[in-house]
Amino acid sequence: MRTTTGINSRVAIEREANVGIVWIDNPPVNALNTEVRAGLWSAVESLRQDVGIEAIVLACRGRTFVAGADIGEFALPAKEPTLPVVIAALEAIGKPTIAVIHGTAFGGGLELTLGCDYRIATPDARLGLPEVRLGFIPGAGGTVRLPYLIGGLAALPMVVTGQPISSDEALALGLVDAIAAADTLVEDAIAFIRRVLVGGGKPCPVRERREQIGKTDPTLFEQEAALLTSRSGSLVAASAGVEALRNAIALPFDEALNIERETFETLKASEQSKALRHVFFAERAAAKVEGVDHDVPVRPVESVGIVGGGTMGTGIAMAFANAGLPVVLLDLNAAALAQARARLDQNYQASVTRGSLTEAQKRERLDRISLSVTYDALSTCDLVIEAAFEDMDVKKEIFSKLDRIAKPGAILATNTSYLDVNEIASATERPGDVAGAHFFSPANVMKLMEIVRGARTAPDVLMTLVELGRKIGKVPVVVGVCRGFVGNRMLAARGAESMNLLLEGASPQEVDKAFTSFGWPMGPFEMQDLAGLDISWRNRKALGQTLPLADDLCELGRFGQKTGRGYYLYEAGSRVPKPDPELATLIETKSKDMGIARRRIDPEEIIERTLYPMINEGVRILKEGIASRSSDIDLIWIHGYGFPVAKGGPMFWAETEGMSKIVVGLRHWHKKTGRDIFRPAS
Ligand code: T1G
Repeated sequence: MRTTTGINSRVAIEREANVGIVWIDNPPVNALNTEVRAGLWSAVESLRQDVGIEAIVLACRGRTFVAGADIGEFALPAKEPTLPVVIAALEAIGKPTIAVIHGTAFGGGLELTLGCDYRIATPDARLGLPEVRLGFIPGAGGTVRLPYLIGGLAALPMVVTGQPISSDEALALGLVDAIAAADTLVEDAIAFIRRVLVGGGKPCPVRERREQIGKTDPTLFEQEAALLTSRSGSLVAASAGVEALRNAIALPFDEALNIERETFETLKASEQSKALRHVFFAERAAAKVEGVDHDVPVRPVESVGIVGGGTMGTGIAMAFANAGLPVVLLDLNAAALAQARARLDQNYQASVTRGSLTEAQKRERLDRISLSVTYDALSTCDLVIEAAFEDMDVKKEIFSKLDRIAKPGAILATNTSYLDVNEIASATERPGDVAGAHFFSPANVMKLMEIVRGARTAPDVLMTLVELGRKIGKVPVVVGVCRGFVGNRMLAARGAESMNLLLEGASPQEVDKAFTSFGWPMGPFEMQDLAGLDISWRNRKALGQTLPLADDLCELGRFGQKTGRGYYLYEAGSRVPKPDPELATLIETKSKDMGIARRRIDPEEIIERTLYPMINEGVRILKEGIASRSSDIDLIWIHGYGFPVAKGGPMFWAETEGMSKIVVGLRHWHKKTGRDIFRPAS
C-alpha cells in the first residue's frame, strides 16, 4: 500500500515499501521557487533519516519535469535553502536515487537530476541548460556535474548555446540511463532503482565519476569552444560558460562549483541578463491579447493559401511548409509562378548545401507547396494570406475575390506592411474574419509576425493567428491599425534621421559602424542595400513623398545589392559592401545643393539621432494604443529588425538609459538641427 505525506504545498513524499517517491507539484512548469526548494530539502532530510526507505525516486506532477529555477524570483535576494544546498543534500543522501524526466528538464531542473545517481526519461523529453539565453551560466553545478557525466566536449554546446538535446541523444551520451514510456515512467523508475538495490545498492554520485571528464581532448575542446562562442554574438555568458567548463576539467570539484556559483551571481546582476530576462517574459506576455479571453476556442488551421508568388509570398509559404502545413501558393501570372517555384527550390537547396536540411527533407517540404494560377484552389484553405503588390486597389480586388471563394470561417489575412487593414476588410462581407499577418523578410527566417487587429477582427481570429504563429516558430505580436503599424512606423522615424546624417557629413559606413558597435547585426544602409531601395521609393512615389538622396540614388538605378550599387558598391557575385567613392561625391554635391554645411559626426550623435526619435515614436504608439505594452515593441524590434537582444529592445534600453536622458537628447538635437526631430517626416 502506498501512503503519501505532504511536506508543504508543493512537495510530497509517497512511500512504496522501501522506495520513497518525492513528488514536486508546482504548475505550470514546476519551477524551483523558494517553497519547492524548502520542500525538497525537508523531504531529503526526512528520507535520509527514514530507516525503512532504501532508495529514492524524484518525479514531477503535471506537464513537465522541473523547467528550471523560478526566473521571476531572480530580481529578489536568494532565499535559503538555495538550489546548490538542496542538490548537495540530495547527492549526499546515502541511498540510491533516480530522477524521472518527462517534458523538459531545463536549467536548475537538469541540475537537480544531476544530484541523483540515475536518470530515466520519456522518449519525447528534452534536456538542456538554457541559462546562457538568460545572460548567465548554470548556478547549481550544471557546468561541473554535466561534464563529469558526459565529458567536456559533449557538455560544451549545451552550456554555450543553451540548445536542449533529446532523450535519445541523452541516452547515447550517458546523461540518461534508460528511456521509458510516459504511462509507465514512474513504475519503471521504481523497478530500475529496485534492481540497483538487488545489485548491491550503493549510491554512485556524479561528483565521484571523473571518467568522462578525464577523456576531454583539450585541443578539440578549445577549437569547438572558439567556434561556438564566435557564433554567440556578444553574449558574455557564452564565454563565461566555457571558462566554467575549463574549471570543471582542471580544478577540484568543490573549487569549480564555488567559482561557478560566483560567476552565476555576478552575471545574474548584469545588464545583459536583466535585458534577456525581460525578453523572456515579453515573449510570454505577447501571447496574451489585450481584451481577448485567453480560452476562446481557436479555429482549426490545417491548410494555408497564399496569394502572390513574390519574395514575401514564397518566404511565407516556406514558413508554413517547414512547420508541416500544406500550402497552396497562387499567382495569376504563370511566369511569376515559375519564378516562385525556382526561388523555393533555390532557397531549400541553399539549406541542403549548408547541411541544415537533407535532400529528402527538401523534397518533403517542396511537396507540401502546390502552385496554382486559379483562385478556386484556395476554396478549401482554412487561412489565406495575401502577399501581393502594396497597393490598396490591388488588395481590395483580391479580398473581394477571396470573399467570394473562401469557405465560411476561413481567416483572410493581409501581409501589408503599411496599408489600412480596415479598408482592406471593407472589400469583404466578413470583416470579422480579416486581420493583418505581417511577416518580415526573409519570412522563412525572421521570427516576428505582426498580427494586425482591425476594428472588426473577431477575437478568435486573433487568438488563432497568435497560436498558429507560435506553432510555426514565430513570435506573434498583436498591434493596431496605423500607417506602417509598429515596426515600420518607428523605422520611418529612424530612416529620416539617418539620411540627414549623411547630408550633414557622416558616410554610410560611419553610420553602419556606429550601429554594429551598438550590437546590431548590420547598420541601416547595409540593410537597405540588402532589402532593395526601390521598394520604399515606389511607396514614397505612390504617396507623393520625396526623400532627398534616397530618391537620387534610385533615379540613378542604384537599388542596392540587386543592381550591384546602392549605398555601397558590390562586386559581381559578391555581397560584401565596399565604400563607393562615386557615392561620396554624390552626397557632397547634394549637401552643397541643399546648403547644408558638412562636419564630422561622432558615433554617439549617430546613435542618439537615430534611436531617440524611434523611441519617441514608440511612446506615441503606446499612447495611441497601437501597441498594448512597451515590451511588445521590444519584441517587434528584436525579432523583426535585429535590435540587439542583449539590450532588451528599444523601449527597455531607453528605460535603462533613463527616459529623461532621451527627452533631453531629443530637445538638444531639435535645437541643434533646427528640425522637428520629435516628429520626423515619415
Ligand atoms: N521560471 C518562472 N516561470 C516560468 C519558467 C521559469 N523558469 N519557465 C516557464 N515559466 C512560465 C512562463 O512565464 C509561463 O507563464 C508559463 O510558465 C508557461 O511557459 C540555478 C539559474 C519550460 C519549455 O530558462 O523554456 O534554472 O505566461 O508559455 O511553451 O542554473 O517556458 O503562463 O504566466 O513558455 O510550454 C532555466 C525557461 C532557468 C526554462 C515551456 N530554465 N522556460 O514552454 O510554455 S535558470 C529556463 C522555457 C536556472 C539554475 C538556473 C519554457 C518551457 P505564464 P511557456 P511552453
